[in-house]
Amino acid sequence: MATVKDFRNDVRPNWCPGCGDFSVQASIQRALAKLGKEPHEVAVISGIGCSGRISGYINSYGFHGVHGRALPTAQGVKLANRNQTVIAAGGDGDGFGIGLNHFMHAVRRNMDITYIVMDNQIYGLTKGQHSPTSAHGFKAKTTPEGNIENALVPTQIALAAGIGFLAQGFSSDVNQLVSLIEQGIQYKGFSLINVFSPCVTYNKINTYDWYKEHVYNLEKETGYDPTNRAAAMAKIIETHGLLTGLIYRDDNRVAYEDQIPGYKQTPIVNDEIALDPAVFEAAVKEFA
Ligand SMILES: Cc1ncc(C[n+]2csc(CCOP(=O)(O)OP(=O)(O)O)c2C)c(N)n1
Ligand code: SF4
Repeated sequence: MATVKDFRNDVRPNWCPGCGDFSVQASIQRALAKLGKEPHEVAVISGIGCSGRISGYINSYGFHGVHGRALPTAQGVKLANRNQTVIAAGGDGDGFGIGLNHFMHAVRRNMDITYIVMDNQIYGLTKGQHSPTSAHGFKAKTTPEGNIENALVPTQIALAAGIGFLAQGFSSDVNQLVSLIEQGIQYKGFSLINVFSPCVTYNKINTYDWYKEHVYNLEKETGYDPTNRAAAMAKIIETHGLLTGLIYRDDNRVAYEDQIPGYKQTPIVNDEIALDPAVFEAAVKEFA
């Protein structure tokens, strides 16, 4: 059985020392090992950003795609092989800026994919512009006088769009993050785990200490019912989206791939190729 070590490769991450993304990478690797997955059973599909590099740092199938397009690629992979554990990953700019449209449709489509967003409330790779999740008043290179836009709250958007599994984590709380990723992967449908993952180089406001002071951990609350959608929305609004833990799950939703009429149970990769060599040769000749 695969261990955490089997999900490591020899590529050295070029993230800045202290970047929150290191913990996300380690948490994904730990969750996969705990679930008894093998590297060949997993595909990590990422967009562009510092966080997008994560697909190159995990020993599994991987695809480092185009900015904002991790989800369309991940959905293609899932459709081609329904048995593959598909993880999509990227930053808040990637997923909730340029990729927001894809996110909304992926939520309502509900394929069995786990989407892990490393939300640092800034554009890291392009050196510190404000992002869709930057707070009103936030000062960055593009907003020297303070951000005049309101922040998008990913958990609120996801719940409003009808997500079936919604959780939020923090890079500093690896045990909680591993558990949330495990649950997200096990959930049969689309899951979002939005992770507060500090950018230590460009975001001097939303630091580890800032999150520790401002984030409310749902696990401390007795009696919170994650199956109650209205209560989940109320809690997100009450905390301004600054909460961690399992926020909502709906086990009655049926995954997209389980509803496609005539969709084969056996993925194409496991099909016997029964092509007559003569037909193959003729086709090659025709297109040569
Ligand atoms: C189509 C396109 N537009 C813009 C860019 C430039 N670009 C690359 S990464 C990025 C944003 C990075 O921020 P985020 O997605 O939050 O990831 P982070 O680097 O913070 O992990 C942008 C705007 C691009 N590569 N492609
Ligand atoms: S610039 Fe920020 S997000 Fe990018 S690697 Fe450095 S700390 Fe991480």
